[in-house]
Amino acid sequence: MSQFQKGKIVKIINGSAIVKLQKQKLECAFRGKLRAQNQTILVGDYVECDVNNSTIEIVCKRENQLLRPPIANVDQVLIVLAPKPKPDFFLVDQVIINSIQNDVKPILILNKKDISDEYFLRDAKEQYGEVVSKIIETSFVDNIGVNKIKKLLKGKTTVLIGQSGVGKSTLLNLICPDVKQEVGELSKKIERGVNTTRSSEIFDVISGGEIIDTPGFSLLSLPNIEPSKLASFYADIEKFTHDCAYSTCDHIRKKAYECGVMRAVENGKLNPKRYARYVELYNMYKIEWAKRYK
Ligand SMILES: Nc1nc2c(ncn2[C@@H]2O[C@H](COP(=O)(O)OP(=O)(O)O)[C@@H](O)[C@H]2O)c(=O)[nH]1
Ligand SMILES: [Mg+2]
Ligand SMILES: [Zn+2]
Repeated sequence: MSQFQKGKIVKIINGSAIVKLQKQKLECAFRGKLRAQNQTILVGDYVECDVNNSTIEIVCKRENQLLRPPIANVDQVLIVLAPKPKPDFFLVDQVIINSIQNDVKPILILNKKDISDEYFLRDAKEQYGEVVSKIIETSFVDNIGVNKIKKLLKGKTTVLIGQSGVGKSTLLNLICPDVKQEVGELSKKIERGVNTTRSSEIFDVISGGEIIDTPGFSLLSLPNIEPSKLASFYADIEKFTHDCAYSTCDHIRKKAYECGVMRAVENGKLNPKRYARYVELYNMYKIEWAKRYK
C-alpha cells in the first residue's frame, strides 16, 4: 500500500486531526509546511496523508464551507425543532440564511411528534414550507420518520443542528453505529457544560452517508451580508420583491402600495412572523454593516 493516502478529517483535537482513510482512522499531525502557508484545516476537509509518518501533507480544495460551525464540504443541514424546548425561530432563520449562502440544502425535522400538538406542526410548516427543501415529522423515541431521514442522508455529508434538548443525540444513537451519546434533560446538561466543551465530529451513518454533530446552535453568529441583499436569502420574501415600486426597496416602513413584500403580509400571502424577524435581522445587519468602516 502506498505511503500516501487520501482521507477526510473527521475530528480536530489540539493541533492534530483524526483522518478517515479507506480502511482505518489515523491521528495525524499537520505538516509544518501547512502551518507556514497559514492553511486553515477544517473538519470535513479532504486531505492527503503520509501514513508512515502520520502527517497531513496536502489539504484539497473545498467545495464549500460553513462558517459557524466551521465545517468543510457539506451537502445539507438537518435543522431539528421540537415543541419542547420552545423553538428559537430567529436562530432557525439564521441557520437557513447561512446554509443558502454556502450552497448547502436546509432540511427541517419536526421531532417529538408524540408530544406535538397540531399548532406546533402547522405553525412550523407555514413558516418554513417554502423556505427549506423538505420538512419531515419524526419521533425519535417511537422510531417514526427515522427511515426517511436515513434515505436523505445516503451518500451525503450532513450537518445536524438544533437547540439542546431537541433530540440530536437520540437520533445519532439510532443511526450511527459508533455513537453512544448521552441523552438527557436540558437543565442537567447545561450544569455539566456538555455542549460548550464538545467539538464537531463526523460520524458514519449505518445506512450510508456521514453526519456531523455540532456543539450548540446558540454559538452561531451573523454571517457577513450586506443588508440590501438580506431579502434574497428569504425564498418566501424574495418572490414578492418584484412587486416593489423601487428596486432599492428594503421592505421596511414603506407604504403598502410601494412595497410588494408588505402587501404580501397584509394579504396573508407572507407569514407575518417570518417578516417581523426579517425586519429585526435587517436592523441588526445594518448596524453590523455600518461598523465595518469604523
Ligand atoms: N417525547 C419525545 N422525547 C424525545 C424525542 N426525541 C428525544 N427525546 C427526549 O428529549 C431529551 C433530549 O434528547 P437529546 O437527544 O439528548 O437532545 P440533544 O440535546 O438535542 O442531543 C431526552 O430526554 C430524549 O429522550 C421524541 O421524539 N419524543
Ligand atoms: Mg446531545
Ligand atoms: Zn419592498
